[in-house]
Amino acid sequence: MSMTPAPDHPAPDRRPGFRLGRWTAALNGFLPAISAALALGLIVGLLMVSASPGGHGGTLASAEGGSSSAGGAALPGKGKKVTLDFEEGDMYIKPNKVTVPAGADVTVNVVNKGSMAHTLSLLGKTNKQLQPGESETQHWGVLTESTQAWCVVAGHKDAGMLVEVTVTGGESGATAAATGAGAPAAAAADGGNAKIDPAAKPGDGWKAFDPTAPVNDGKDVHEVTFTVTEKEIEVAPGVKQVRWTYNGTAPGPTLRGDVGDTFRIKLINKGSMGHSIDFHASKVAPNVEMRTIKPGETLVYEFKAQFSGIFTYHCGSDPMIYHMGNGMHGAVIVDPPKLDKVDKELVLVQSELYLGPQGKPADLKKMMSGQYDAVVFNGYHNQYVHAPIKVKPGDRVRVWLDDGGPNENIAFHVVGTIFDTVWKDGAYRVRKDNAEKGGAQVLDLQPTQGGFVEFTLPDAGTYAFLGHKMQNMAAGGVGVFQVG
Ligand SMILES: [Cu+2]
Repeated sequence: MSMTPAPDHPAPDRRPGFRLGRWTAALNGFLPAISAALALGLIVGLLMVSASPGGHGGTLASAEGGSSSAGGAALPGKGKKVTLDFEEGDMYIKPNKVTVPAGADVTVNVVNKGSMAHTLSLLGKTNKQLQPGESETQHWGVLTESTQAWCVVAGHKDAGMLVEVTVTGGESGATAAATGAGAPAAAAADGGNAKIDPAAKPGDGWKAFDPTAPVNDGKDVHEVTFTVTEKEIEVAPGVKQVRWTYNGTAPGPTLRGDVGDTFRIKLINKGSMGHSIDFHASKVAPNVEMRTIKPGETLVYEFKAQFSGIFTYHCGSDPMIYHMGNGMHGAVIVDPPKLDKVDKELVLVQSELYLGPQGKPADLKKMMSGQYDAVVFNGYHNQYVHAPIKVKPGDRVRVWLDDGGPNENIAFHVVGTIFDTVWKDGAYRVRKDNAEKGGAQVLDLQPTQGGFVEFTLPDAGTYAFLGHKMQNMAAGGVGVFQVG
């Protein structure tokens, strides 16, 4: 690392802008480190993909005819018909290694036993998408050299849904088999994943995700429609990913009410695969309310808020890390009784980005190994550095915080102030005017934990807020309060 971030409580420098200057300098110092980390991530990814995935070995299920004695120019499978049976699941194809004689005419039966849609395709050609429980027959035709088939749904191949098809006895069989085993895997390892340029600025039309907390409207019943869509969203300047969303944003909308209120959410799946929702604010039967619904289906998830807190909601469909990591999470605020009045209320949801290729969903393999590209507030890299949050001097500020993960924690800190109030997991840790005169420097949260902090920023200036786990701050987990 080329520069050590300055400590939090240093010299008596009171110049306006000093605080931001210090943290901006620290940020700039991190840029080379971020580049190095990205490069390292690529190398590690390459090594991981190059390694054999193992698992589900198998043979072809049935072969009519079989191979004749090889010899001469005749292909051993010439004139033969071969049928292969494949089972798809989340995230595998069984068997994942098959052998067929060169020249054979290959037909394939596929059944999807998973909970998501899958699309098995020879050499990645577009094919019919199978919903859970569906099956189909594909005609692959005459194969003369070794090849591969995989699930072309974004991310599934990298997650392991790949079949090696070894063709024996062909004229170029040995060469083709070697190529089939090596070269495509190396290409997939690079994957052409998008990269964040920490120095880039958002374009003219860009608008920050509004961090303002919704007002508690005082109603006893909250009826909301959540429509699931899979859409392209910018997550850093120039970097677009297909995010899986509730109502078109990642994170999804923040809901708010009181203890005793009823929340009735109509979930509509307009995506291309099964999705669901799990409200941590609820006590319900998971197999009923949290069930996965297919594209085009709808469910109504109703619960009565029995406990106060800021609770995560998220898609619980398999693989859950993939749905959460693609943006399917958000927060429900259930106000504690007699919540103090403040001047400004904000909601920040932290999550990580695991970039897939430009315009594609996130990279599941990176998620599984925790190799994030960025840690972000409200879904965009350095969002509130690009668009500082304005606060009036002396205003009392409450920040509701939810850690949407899927993997990282947060030690939330505001440079240049102390939290006089911290509320976490349903209770005050510190409350204004307490007898002990206690204050807090950090609100610490694990994935899907939530709480709030209250503080004032008395002097005009620029105050950074961040996750004080420094590698996360360096990866975008930072923003700015602009005071005065
Ligand atoms: Cu989902």
